[in-house]
Amino acid sequence: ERSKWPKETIDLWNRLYKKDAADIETIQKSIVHHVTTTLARAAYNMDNFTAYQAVALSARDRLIAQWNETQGQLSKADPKRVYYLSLEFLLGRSMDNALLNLGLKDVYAKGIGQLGFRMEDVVESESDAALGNGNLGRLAACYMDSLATLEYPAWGYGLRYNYGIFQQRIIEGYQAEFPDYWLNFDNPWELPRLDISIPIYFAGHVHSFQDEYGVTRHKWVPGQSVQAIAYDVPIPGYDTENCNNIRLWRSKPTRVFDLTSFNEGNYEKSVEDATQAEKITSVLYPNDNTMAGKELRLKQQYFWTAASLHDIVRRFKKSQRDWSDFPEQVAIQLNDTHPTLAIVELQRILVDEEQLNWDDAWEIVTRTFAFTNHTVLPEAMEKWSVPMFEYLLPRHLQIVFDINLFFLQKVEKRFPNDRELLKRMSIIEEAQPQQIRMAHLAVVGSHKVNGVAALHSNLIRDTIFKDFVEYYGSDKFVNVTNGITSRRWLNQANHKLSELITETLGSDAWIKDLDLLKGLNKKVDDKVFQKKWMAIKRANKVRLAELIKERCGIEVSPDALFDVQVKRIHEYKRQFMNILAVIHRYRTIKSLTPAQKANVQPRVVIFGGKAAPGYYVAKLVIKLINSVANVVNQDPAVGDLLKVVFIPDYNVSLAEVIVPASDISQHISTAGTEASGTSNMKFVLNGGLILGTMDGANIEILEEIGEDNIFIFGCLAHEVEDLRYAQRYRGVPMDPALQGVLAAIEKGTFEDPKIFQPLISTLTIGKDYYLISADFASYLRANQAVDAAYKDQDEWVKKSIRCTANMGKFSSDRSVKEYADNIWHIKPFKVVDNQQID
Ligand code: CR1
Repeated sequence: ERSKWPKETIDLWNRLYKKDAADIETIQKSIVHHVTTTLARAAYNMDNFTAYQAVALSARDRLIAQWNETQGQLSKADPKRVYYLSLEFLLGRSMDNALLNLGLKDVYAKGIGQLGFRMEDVVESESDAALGNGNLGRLAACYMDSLATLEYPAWGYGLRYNYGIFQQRIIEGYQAEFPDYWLNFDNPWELPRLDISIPIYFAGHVHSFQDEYGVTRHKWVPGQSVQAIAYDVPIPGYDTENCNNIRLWRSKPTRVFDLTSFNEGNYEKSVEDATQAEKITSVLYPNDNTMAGKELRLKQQYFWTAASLHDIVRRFKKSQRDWSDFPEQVAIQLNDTHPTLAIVELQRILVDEEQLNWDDAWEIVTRTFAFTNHTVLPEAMEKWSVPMFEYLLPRHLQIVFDINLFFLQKVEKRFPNDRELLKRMSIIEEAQPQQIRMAHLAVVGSHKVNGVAALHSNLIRDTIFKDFVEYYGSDKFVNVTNGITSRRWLNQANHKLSELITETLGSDAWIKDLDLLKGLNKKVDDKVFQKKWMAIKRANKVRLAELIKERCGIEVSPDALFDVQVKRIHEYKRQFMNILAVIHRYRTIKSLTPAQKANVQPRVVIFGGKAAPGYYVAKLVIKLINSVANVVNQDPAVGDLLKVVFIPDYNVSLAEVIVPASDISQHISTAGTEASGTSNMKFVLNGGLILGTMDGANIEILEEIGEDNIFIFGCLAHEVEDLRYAQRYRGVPMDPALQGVLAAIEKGTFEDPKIFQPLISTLTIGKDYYLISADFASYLRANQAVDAAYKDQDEWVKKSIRCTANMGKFSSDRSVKEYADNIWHIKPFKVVDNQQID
C-alpha cells in the first residue's frame, strides 16, 4: 500500500520536480549540487563535459521522479501493456531530446548560461548511445518516443551492450573499425537496478517423467547459468507527465569465482566462467540486413528474451489473474525475428512450469505475440543450426519440433497430399545440418504479421510468406508503414525551422499532430515566408560545410547543391551506382568548354555510412568513393563544380546535422529491396527533396507530396525478375555510359585499378544482381532533372515547402496508433498530477 504524503511534502516535491514549477534558481541549485558532490569537482574546475554531466544528472533526477510516478500509477491501474522486444535501440544523444520533451530546454539554457556555458557546447559533449546498426534500431527509438508521447503503457526490452556499433575511421581511403567506448564515463541516462537480477540458463539436458496423473512432463535441467541485471532508461514523452521505460539487460556471472579451480592452483580458470558470462552482452553484432549464425548471437537472443519474459510474467502474476487473461494484459511485439525465441520460452514456462496443457498454452502464446518483418533479403533471414541450438537449448528444441509437428499436421489436413507445401512451410529446413527458420516460427507463433511499408507488406504476402497467407488467410498479414518522431527529427534537429513553422501556424500543436503541417501549403507562394525558409536551409548548409571542413578538411560552398546519401553501405542500396554517376559527371565536366562550364550546376556529393566489418565489397565501395574524392576535389579543371565528401563515422547525432542541410538526398535501392527506409522521411520532413526509386516508403512519400516534388527513376519491383533474367540469358549489353565510367576506373584514373576489380566484377553481364546497368541511364537523366530544377530557385523553394507540408502521414505517432489499435489493442493511460491521487 502506498502511504500518502502530507500536503507540505507533496508541495516540496512539486517545487523540486514538477515541470511547470521549474525556475532558474532550482535548476542551478541542482546543477551546482551535482557538480560539487556527485562529480566531486571544484567550481573553478568545470568544463563543458562537466557541465554536460551535471545538467544530465539534474535532468535525470526529474526523469526519475516522473518515471516513478508513471510506473507507480501504472502498477496500480494495471492496464494492458505492450512490450516492444528489440535487439537494437539506436537512441543517439539524450539530453537535448529530454530537455525539449520536458519543456525545460530554455530554462536550463538560461541556468547554465549564467554559470558561463553555452547550451550548444554542452549538448555536443554527450556521446551517442549507438546500440543499433541502422534503421531497425532507430525505428525502435522513434517508436519509444511516440509511445510515451501518446501516453501508451509500453516497455522496451533490449540488451545493454558494452560496445555499440563500432566507430568508423577512414585510413588511406579504407574503413577501419574501432571499439565504441560509450560507457567509459558513467551513462547518466540509465538507472542500474542491481536488485533486479534474473538467473538465465543454458545447455544441460531434459528430464522426462510421468506426473501424478500419468501425463508425460518435461523438465529442463540446465548445465550453465548467468545473471541478467536490469538497467532502466527512462523515456519521457513530449508535453506529458508520462515517462516510459526501456529495460536493457546486462549479463553477469552467477558465481564469479570457481573455488575448486582456485584450490587446484588454477587462478585463471577460476575466473574464466565470469569472463564467459560477461561476454554475452559485451558487443552489438555490427551486421545490418545480414545474419552471422554465431553461437554467441544465439546466446544473446535467448538471454534477452528469457530475462524479458521472466520480468513480464512476474509483473502479470502480481495481479493474480487467470492465465487465460494473459493476452488481455500483455501484448508482445517482436521487432524482426531476433526475439522469436520468446515464443518458445513462453510456451515452455506455461507448459513445463505452470503446468498448462499444450493447447491452452499455445492459444495464450499466439494471442500474445505479433511479429514485424523488416526485410525480404535472403541473406538476412535468420536460421539456426539444429545441433548448435540443441546444445544450448535442449528443451526449447523439443518445443520447436512439437510446434512444427502440430502446425504441419494442421496444414496437411487443410491441404492433403502436398509434400512440397509441407516442406516449404516447415519451421525446420531439411539441410545438412537441419536449420530452424526463425521467420516461419515467428509467423506460426504470432496473431499478426506486418511489413513496414505498403510495397513491402505486399511483397512479403506474395513471396516469403505466400504459403502462410494461403493457410491463415490474408487478415493475419497487415501493413504498418514506418514513421519517424517529429520531436527529434524536426523540433530538435532543425529548431530554427521548427520555430518558423510554429510562428507561421500560430501554434506548436503540429509537434504532436503532424498533419497540421498541411497549413504550410497556404504559404507556398508567400515571398516573405519563402525567404525565411531558404535562409534557414542556407544556415543549416553553412553549419554542415563547417563540419565537413573540420572532419574531412574539404572546403565546400554552401551555394552548391548539397546531394546526400547517408545510410549503411550495402550493395542493394547502390552507393556504388551513385559514385559511378559521380565519375560520369566528373568526366562530363572535364570535357566541357569554359563557356559550357558556366552552365553547370555546382554540386557537393556527400556520402556517409558504415559497412559491416566482414562485407568486403561494401568496404571497397567506401574505398572507391574516397579515391574518387581525392582526384576530383584536387582537379583545378573542376573547381567548385563538383566536390565529393565521405563523412566518417555516420551516426544519429551526425544525421541531426546532415539531414536539415540537404537539398537532395538519394534513396536509390533496386526496387523491391529496401523494405521502407526512414531517412527518406527525415529528409523530406526537413524540406529536402529526394531522388529515389519506386521502393519502400518512397512510393508513399510520392503519394503524399505529389510527383512534382520528388525525382523518381528506375525499374519497378515487378520488373526486376524479368530484367535479371534478360541480362542473364538474353545478352543485354551494358549501358554505354556505364562502360565509359568503368573504362576510366580500369585505366587507373582513381588509383591502382586492381584494387577495384572485385567491385567492378559485380557488374559483369549476367551478374549485376542489383541492376545498376539497367537503371543507369534513367538515373543519369534523373540527376540532370535535379540540376535543372535546382537552377530555378523560385520553384525549388515551393517544392521544398510542399515537401514538409505534406509529410504528416510519416509521423511515428501515426504508426504507433495503428499498432495500438489494430495489433496490440491497448489504450492510452494518462499519468495524473500527484495531488490528484487519493
Ligand atoms: C530495412 O532494410 C527499414 C528498417 C526498419 C530494415 C529498412 O528498409 O526501414 O528495417 N531491415 O523497418 C532490417 O534491418 C533486418 O532487417
